[in-house]
Amino acid sequence: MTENSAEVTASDSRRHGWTIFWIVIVLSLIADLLIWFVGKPHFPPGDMSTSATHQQFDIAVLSVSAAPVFIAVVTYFIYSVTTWRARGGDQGDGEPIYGNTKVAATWIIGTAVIVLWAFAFGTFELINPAGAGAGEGPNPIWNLSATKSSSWSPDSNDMLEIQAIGQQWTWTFRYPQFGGMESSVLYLPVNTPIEFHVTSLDVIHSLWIYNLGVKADANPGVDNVAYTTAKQTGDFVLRCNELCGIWHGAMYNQGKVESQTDFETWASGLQVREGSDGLLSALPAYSLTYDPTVVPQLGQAVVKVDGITGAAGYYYPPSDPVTP
Ligand SMILES: [Cu+2]
Repeated sequence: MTENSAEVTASDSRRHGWTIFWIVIVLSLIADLLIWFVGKPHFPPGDMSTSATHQQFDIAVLSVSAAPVFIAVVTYFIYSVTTWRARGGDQGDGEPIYGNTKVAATWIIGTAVIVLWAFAFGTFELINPAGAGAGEGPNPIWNLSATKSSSWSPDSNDMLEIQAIGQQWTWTFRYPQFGGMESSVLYLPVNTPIEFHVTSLDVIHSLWIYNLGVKADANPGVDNVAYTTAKQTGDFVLRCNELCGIWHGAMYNQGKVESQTDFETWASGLQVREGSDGLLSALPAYSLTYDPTVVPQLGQAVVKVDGITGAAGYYYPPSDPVTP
């Protein structure tokens, strides 16, 4: 190979490099615009709550970051196959890339930028939305910007506390700011910072409110705190997301986000009804965790009173595992 032909090869390489570069730039721009403006509104889990919106944003940003990488790999692959394939009768070796400083530097810088970006963005987004909708243990290091109060009323900027109690195989919700009353349907007021206290009476469950972007482990003897703020009214279904026994698949409850005044009407009405039914006095005092060995006896009596299960610790009798 003469000096002259080596120069031609180098300038050829540069030309190929720039061609690939511009193909990748144009395709990435198209893909990223489509992802952001067409795809993002449909990305899971929707935007029913602040934490759901954060997750939707995260997925969109990571997709926008990943698309150019995918396009670069595929473009290089197709370009190589079409441009650099061995022609008929060519028995020679390809150009060696070992020792090519430019290729090595490009690779190291490119991969380092991708990894560091994913690390920085992931860390920021974990902290920024106060825990990304996940359970933060009993003592979260961040709080939502709402005041903590022993009562809750509409337009008060008070945090609404809701305890979610998992047991085989249903969820019960207790509202400490409404006398510790309990409900098997999760009612929430819209535009209100919610502090979930998630626990379990028996085995490990996981509270998964998909539409609200909340997922928190429910462990017996543990108070696991998670935050969110619902942004829209509407119905949803919440599920158990931890294999917890034979009826795990049937462990789901209904939920509803209402206006703040509708919620207060419902909550104070149910508090009065459960008080006059004798349910509130029969329930164990509100606490962050419950002792499952004590509660079952209490529970059976309570279920006769009100026909609902949960914080009362009612366990389904073995003869009838479905109906309380
Ligand atoms: Cu479960």
